[in-house]
Amino acid sequence: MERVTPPALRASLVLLGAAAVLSGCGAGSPDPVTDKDATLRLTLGDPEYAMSPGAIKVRSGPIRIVARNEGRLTHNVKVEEANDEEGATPIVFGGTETMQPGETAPGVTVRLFPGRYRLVCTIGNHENLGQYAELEVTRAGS
Ligand SMILES: [Cu+2]
Repeated sequence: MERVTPPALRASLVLLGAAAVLSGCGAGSPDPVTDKDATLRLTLGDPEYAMSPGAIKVRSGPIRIVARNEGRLTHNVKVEEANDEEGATPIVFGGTETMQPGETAPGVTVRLFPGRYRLVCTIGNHENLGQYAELEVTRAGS
């Protein structure tokens, strides 16, 4: 007889997965990935609406963004100022064009001063669904 996971158990496994994703971003920030060659390599997907890695550290200067859309919907990556003010329109410092499913955006270069930024997908409500990453730009010498 074939063993089949009962639907109820399967659902609870999915919930566990969702909880792991939720605890991975949002509140307490995950350990940032330190970028070494001034190139941010991001992957975006759905239906989880994730952007990976979720936290990145890079030195200031010209920074290349290479993003791949592994989802079934269109996505993009824009660099915005980290602004917690509700309803405020964030300043956008550049980013990729819209990527079709399976597409890798040709690298775009943005020039960023030291500070905190947010990488977001600005399509639909993807950012609210968790499709963003935190970016910390450090001084060139540090
Ligand atoms: Cu998106």
